[in-house]
Amino acid sequence: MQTAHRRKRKTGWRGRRSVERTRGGSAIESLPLLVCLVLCSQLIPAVRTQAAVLALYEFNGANGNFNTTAFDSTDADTDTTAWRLTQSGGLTGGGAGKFILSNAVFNASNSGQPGLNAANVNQSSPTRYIQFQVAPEGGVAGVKYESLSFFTDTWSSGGAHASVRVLDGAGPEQVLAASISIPGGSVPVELRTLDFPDFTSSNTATWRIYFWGTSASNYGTRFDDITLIGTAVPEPCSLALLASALAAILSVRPAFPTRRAVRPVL
Ligand SMILES: [Ca+2]
Ligand SMILES: [Ca+2]
Repeated sequence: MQTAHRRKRKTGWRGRRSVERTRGGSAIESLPLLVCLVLCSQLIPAVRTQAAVLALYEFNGANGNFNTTAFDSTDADTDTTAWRLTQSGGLTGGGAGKFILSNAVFNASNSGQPGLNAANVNQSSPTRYIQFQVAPEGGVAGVKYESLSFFTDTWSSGGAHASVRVLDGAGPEQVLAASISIPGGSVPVELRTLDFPDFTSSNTATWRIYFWGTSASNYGTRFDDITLIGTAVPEPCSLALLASALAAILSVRPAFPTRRAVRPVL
């Protein structure tokens, strides 16, 4: 009887635990999934989902050499990296022989600040360009590129032309604008905005602005406040996290006894 009593008590305890586990099991078993969801919810807000300035070249430096901080992007975007602006080679400093001129030297400027002033662009077709690269940072799946704008003009009275092109990763080079009019003569720089069809890339994107068509090689063509607008695309909730959560659930299940009918103790 004593043995039967103990067995009955034990059986009864197991029965209650089985019921408790059955009632609370769904919450316990869902814990890894909840942890996964919380982790994902922490990751996603870290990436902005609004359009931002991804690159901004203001050329606010006294030094006319390309490879200086005056050619760095001054954007504050943390979801992407924009590298120093460079040239294809062959460009020279326009006007006073410098790549960067003050607002007063070049002309009364709508940009209001010093800007890039490049010469030796009197070719009849686009062969010389300035370029910069942009890439997503960690935690960002890609970047949706939306528009590009810049101030421009040229000392050449007949004006000049610019073409905007982009390489998605290794390329090929895609033409976003075949020919943009650059105002010429003693005129203030004018803002040009290229609202191209949005596209998304997870690669390093190389942006090129070709310019050509001045009437003399020593006539400077000016650019200022080159501004690239786009939106960071966050990483989707990691499938690996979901998989590990599922694996954790499955590994917990065998620990629970299979519910059996409680045999009455006589
Ligand atoms: Ca500037
Ligand atoms: Ca657009």
